[in-house]
Amino acid sequence: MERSLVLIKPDAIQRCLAGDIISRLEKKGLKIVAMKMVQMDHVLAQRHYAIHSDKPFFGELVDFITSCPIIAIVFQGRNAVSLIRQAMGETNSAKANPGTIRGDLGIDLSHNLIHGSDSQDNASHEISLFFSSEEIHDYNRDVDQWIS
Ligand code: IDP
Ligand code: MG
Repeated sequence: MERSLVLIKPDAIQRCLAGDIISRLEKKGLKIVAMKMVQMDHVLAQRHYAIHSDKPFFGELVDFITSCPIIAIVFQGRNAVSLIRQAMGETNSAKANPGTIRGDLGIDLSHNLIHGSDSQDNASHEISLFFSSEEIHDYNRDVDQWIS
């Protein structure tokens, strides 16, 4: 079953939106298999966002993501990666569609509340930056027979 890494970013924590965002993904049927609050340091931030290291906004992005604790979550489910990207909406919250997390709640390009892996390969790598295999739980839910 597919897995994806979600980060509830500092703006969501500061604005008390973590529960709403997690709830939207849970209600879609995605299963939480790992979750913790993390104060990211610059080393972890630079690893997580390595693909953007040559972009002009990289310094700002690292400062933002390390500005307060975030919540890291592994969601599991059929097509988890693309389902979460759809639920997030596009990167620039000002352009994201209504009904998406960023479209309904986000502010702009840098304040967009949530990270979600953009491919299965990147998901595996990103999950390994935040969680050991012992921290990821394999369990059944009664509701899985309706939504898996
Ligand atoms: P994504 O989060 O939708 O996958 P990416 O292009 O991977 O978007 O960018 C990673 C993060 O970097 C974005 O979520 C946003 O927080 C930040 N970011 C992207 N482009 C800009 C920009 O032009 N200015 C400031 N921050 C940006
Ligand atoms: Mg991305």
